[in-house]
Amino acid sequence: MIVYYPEKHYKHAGFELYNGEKTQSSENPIRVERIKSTLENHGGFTFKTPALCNKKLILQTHESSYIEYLVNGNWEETAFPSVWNYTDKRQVPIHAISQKGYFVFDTYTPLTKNLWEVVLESASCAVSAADSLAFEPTSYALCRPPGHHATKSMAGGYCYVNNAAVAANHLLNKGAKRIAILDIDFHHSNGTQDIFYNSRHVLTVSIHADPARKFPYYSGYEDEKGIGEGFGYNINYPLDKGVDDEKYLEVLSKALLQINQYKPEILIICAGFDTYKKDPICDFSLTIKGFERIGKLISKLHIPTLVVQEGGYNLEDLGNCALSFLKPFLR
Ligand code: SP5
Ligand code: ZN
Repeated sequence: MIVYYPEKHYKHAGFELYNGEKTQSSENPIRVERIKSTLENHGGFTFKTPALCNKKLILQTHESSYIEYLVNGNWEETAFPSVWNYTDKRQVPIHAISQKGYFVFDTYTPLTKNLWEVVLESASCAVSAADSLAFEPTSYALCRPPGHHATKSMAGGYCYVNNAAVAANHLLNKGAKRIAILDIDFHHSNGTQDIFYNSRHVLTVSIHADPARKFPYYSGYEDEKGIGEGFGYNINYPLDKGVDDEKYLEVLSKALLQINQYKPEILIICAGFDTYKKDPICDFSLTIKGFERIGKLISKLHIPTLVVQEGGYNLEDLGNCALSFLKPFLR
């Protein structure tokens, strides 16, 4: 299996502010290094670094003012918002403080030095991996930073550019008419939902912790079904705390049935391994063996599949979670 890996991701590292306290960020550079070395030791994976994708592709996914903000950003020290936009005006503010609260929706997602080159490379991993589906049934984008919380115009949840959404738009440009994105990260994929909410060409399905209990709090409910011609093409499965392998596979089977009915030409899996029972910030109870069963069930659909890395914060076992999930896709 081909794996696209970002070379410069380590330049992005910071802390997060949680309830007014400064804490070490869960989303750190060690994460992808753990996954990479575990896959390398196992064998069967070919690592490549991506060619940087065209900025135009990213502008198709995100608002131009937001992307220009990231491109021109020159943050010497890690920066966070202090005041959020409390109006419904969409007019880019001038002051540095107001811009942060306009383009970043939480205090977990630091604006760091070199941010643009790092997020561009992460998105490029997803685009290059999407291209390799032309000659491989499955490919894996080992993206960092992750992407599924990034909306059209805001960063959040450790995400800046929505890597999976950029790849989906790239595949639509190349002629695909129906793409399904299944998000199995612990957290609701609010960004992906936002980007494709009015589209019937991209079916977005997310299985996640009930947002009444967990981040991103304000979206991920069952009654969010899409809008306009996209109505019916967004599906959310909010779940209670403590979900185990059996319960998860039951919900996954339902989701896969709906995906199959849609008859997608390509399936994108936003894979987060923060559903793992020993994840430090989450509360599901999946096992390493469970990830293999999840991978097997998805691989049995026999749809060309792009796996895009999202969350997962247990550094010790993260590599084995990813390997276990990917194993059923190895030829
Ligand atoms: C991609 C992804 O999984 N994003 C998840 C963002 C959720 N962040 C919530 C973090 C709040 C808890 N922080 C505790 C500090 C421990 N370092
Ligand atoms: Zn997550």
